[in-house]
Amino acid sequence: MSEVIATYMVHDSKGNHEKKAEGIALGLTVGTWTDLPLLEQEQLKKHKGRVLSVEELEQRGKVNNYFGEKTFRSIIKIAYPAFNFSADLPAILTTVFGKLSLDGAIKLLDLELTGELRSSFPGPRYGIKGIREKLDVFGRPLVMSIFKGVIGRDLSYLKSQLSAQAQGGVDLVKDDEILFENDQTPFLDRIIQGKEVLRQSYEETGKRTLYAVNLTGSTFGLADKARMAAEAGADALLFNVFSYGLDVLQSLRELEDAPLPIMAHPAFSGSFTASEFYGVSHPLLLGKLVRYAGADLSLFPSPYGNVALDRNISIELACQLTKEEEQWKTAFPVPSAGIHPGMVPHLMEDFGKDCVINAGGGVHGHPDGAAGGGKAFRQAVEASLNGINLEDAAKEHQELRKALDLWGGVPERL
Ligand code: 1AE
Repeated sequence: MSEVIATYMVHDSKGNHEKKAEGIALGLTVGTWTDLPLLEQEQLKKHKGRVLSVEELEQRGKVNNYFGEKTFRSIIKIAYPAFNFSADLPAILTTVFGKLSLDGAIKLLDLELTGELRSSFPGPRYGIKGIREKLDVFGRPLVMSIFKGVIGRDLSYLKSQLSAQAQGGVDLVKDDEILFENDQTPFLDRIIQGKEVLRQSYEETGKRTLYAVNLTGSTFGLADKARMAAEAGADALLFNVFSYGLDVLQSLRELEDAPLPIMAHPAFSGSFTASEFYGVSHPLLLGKLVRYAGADLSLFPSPYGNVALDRNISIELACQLTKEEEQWKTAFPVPSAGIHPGMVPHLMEDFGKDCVINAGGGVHGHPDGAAGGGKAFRQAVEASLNGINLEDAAKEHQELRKALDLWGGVPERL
């Protein structure tokens, strides 16, 4: 029998979390089960949630201060039978954390799907291996840059920015997530003209660069727009999954006539993940569920940039994307936000070779422009792969030297 096993962290002033867990297991499944006639009780038994464990955690002064009273804490695991819901994320999330997400200090830490249910989620179409094959780049982290300052600019500006980024040797370029449909740089023109720029760059340098175009607009129009993108020869889609919903990501992944790699952007996810006591954990939302729903790459704040995420949490998040699972391909972790070349050694230590190092300001703000910025990142990656510290590498590479002078070297770990 398939089940979904949900792990929650609970904080409240009452304690007795065994009783609370039983209440959740009942309330989110057969509801008033205990009050029903015996015959019905038998029939409903197989639908009832099962409390698997209740682990009391020690009290913490900081937490008591935050809530202004003595606060009991525990980790609760409950198994929900798959008979109760259809095999899709909206049904699962509504069951395990629908009304419950509104009911006090409770955080959904993890979901585990067992049995047949797992086959209802496609996972990445290409995954790490497939993206590497498209680029013909193996054995090192990929480098991605982001269009910046293109709102209000026309296609010729966009093309020159794309060309400079590609000249810097980055593997991927993505639209800024805040670039929507507009008259100056329309979606289809970005794809068609961007493709031509990258073709020319490939001819000159022999280096392939892929461009992820931002798929935007109302939900009902997305599938047709993705098909148009595929037909026009797009390399990949960028998708603001948390503004739309995970199931929309899954629907895009399942389009057989638009088989494009999908890059999941974390915009809006902070509203679900930021609190220590409420919402959903980062590794579950930006790691496991994004992978199950079908993203090939998942962006998230790195531990070092200007929107830093706790290091252990971001490593766990990346692990959810890359750990081997029979059912699903692995997806690229993309630590992002405020990244500069000096951070590369830490990023490679934390996320290994199978990650994408992603930067906007850290590429475009380079004294030699985006081409210099891209080169500095590639030089930092090369040095770290060879165990050379950045200061030594910068003696040989002027782009890296300029980046370190501007933004500093390897930052202190907090
Ligand atoms: C967490 C997403 C990062 C992102 O999409 C973005 O645009 C970052 O820009 P920079 O690198 O901080 O300039």
